Formats: sequence, C-alpha cells, structure tokens
Amino acid sequence: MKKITKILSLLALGLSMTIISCNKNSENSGKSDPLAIAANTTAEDIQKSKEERRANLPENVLEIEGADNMQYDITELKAKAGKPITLKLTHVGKASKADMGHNLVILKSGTDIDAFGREALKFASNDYIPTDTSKIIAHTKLLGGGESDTITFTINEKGTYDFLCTFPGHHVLMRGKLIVD
Ligand SMILES: [Cu+2]
Repeated sequence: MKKITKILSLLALGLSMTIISCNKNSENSGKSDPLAIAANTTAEDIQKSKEERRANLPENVLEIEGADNMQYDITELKAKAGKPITLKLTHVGKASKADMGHNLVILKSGTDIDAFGREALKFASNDYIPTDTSKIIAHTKLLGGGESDTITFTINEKGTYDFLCTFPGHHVLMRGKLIVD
C-alpha cells in the first residue's frame, strides 16, 4: 500500500512538472512572447503609418517603393490629368544598383510593355533606358538600396498607363498601372 502511494505521488509530481513545463513552453512561444509581439507591432506600425502617410498625400503627389524582393510595394497609382504629377521612387532595400537596381518608367499609351522591357535590356550603358525616348512619358534614375529619386511630369490625356522597372529580369514582376482621370 505504501509503495502504491509513493508511486502515485511520484506520478502526480511528474504530471505537475509536465504541466508546469507546458505552461513555460506556451509562454515562451508564439504570440505570448513579448519580443514577438514587439516585432509584430513594429512591422504593422510601419505598414500602417506608410499607408496613412500615402492616404494623406496631396493630389498628384505619388510615392512608391522598390525593395530587395524585386517588387514595388504598390502596383496602382492614381493621378489627375492636366496637372503636374510628382512621383518619388525609393529603393528601400540594401542591394547595390548593380545587383538589384530599380527605376520606374511610365510608358505612352499603346506601348507593348513586354517588348519595351526586352528592348531596354540593350541599354545597360544608359541605365536601361532606351536612347529613343519616344515611348516614354517620364522615368526616374536607376537606384540602389537607400536611394530615391523624385520626378515631375504632366499627363494631359486621361487613361491608364503602364509603368515598369527596366533593370534586367525585373519588368515581369515590377510593373503596374498609373490611372489618370
Ligand atoms: Cu527593379
């Protein structure tokens, strides 16, 4: 009988140790980890403040980012026709211009974006901007990580205009629409 009691109490002790260690584990993992919460909040805050700032930009002031993941952070821009548009492209990554350069080229209506993207590859010495600019409304400089460029242009005709990054291999992913109304 004594033996059984001892075994039972040992089992009980083992069980309670297991429960304690389970609690410890759940405290230290996932959402209850204070560090993880802080990291999540920071990332969300950055995203939220970016969206708020963008929503509060004056008419025809546009901001867009390119990153080391070979993407623009947004693929749709909106502006009003007949008034100057200011567009700022920021490369928020760390990669060099030679490894992961980004620009933004806005094309005239009726331009084949894929054909233009392929043609631009031939102009490495001109930062991938074709020397014949007849299909281009406006373009930024080619940027490396941490750099930005702001350009100003006016589009008089309402419509939807393609934009792209002409760095080799980028235009398939890095493209979007500028809607002018
Ligand atoms: Cu790019």
